Amino acid sequence: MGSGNSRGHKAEAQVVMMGLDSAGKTTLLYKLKGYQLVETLPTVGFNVEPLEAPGHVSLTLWDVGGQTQLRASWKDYLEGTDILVYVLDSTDRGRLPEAVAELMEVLDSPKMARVPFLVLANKQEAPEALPLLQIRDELGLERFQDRRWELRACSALTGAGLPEALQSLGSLLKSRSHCVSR
Ligand code: G3D
Repeated sequence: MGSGNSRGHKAEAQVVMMGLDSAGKTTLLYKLKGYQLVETLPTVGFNVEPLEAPGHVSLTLWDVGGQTQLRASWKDYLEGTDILVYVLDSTDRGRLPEAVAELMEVLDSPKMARVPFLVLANKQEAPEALPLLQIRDELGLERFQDRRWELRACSALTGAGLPEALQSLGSLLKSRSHCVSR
């Protein structure tokens, strides 16, 4: 799986998960742990958490909300990213524009050129959640024609949509490995 990045002696896929604070990243990882993650490592710094998953998948969790002073340095950490997972809070209409702007800034970074990404519209079980189609319109992801991407609805709370999200992750990682091995 992954692009075959060499980090030490093992090949890894570097998956970076980002989203505004309260998007549900930690809840999501907690839930995903039930599926596949086996080990967590202590938080490094105060907004980055590395996680190891079987299959040599290395996950880095970024909590980007309110971290404006750190944004200049994010890009240094994007080097070698195989796939970006961006978590949106579907119930937070007020901050959707901010969440979209953050995503665009990351995707437009030269280090992220052609890196596939998965956007997870989280909290979809909530009655006030924006429908996926509306979120899709707000995101305007169609302009990213240079890479594969997917948008999926999920609920980290109930686990709905998470198996499908993992499937998307696997397929995007596969596409990434095909890209780099050409
Ligand atoms: P973060 O890691 O992105 O900052 P958290 O977000 O995982 O800490 O989640 C922030 C809040 O959103 C938590 O509520 C959490 O329970 C809630 N949450 C996460 N995922 C979902 C979801 O799928 N549906 C709903 N309804 N809520 C969710 P609290 O109340 O602890 O702040």
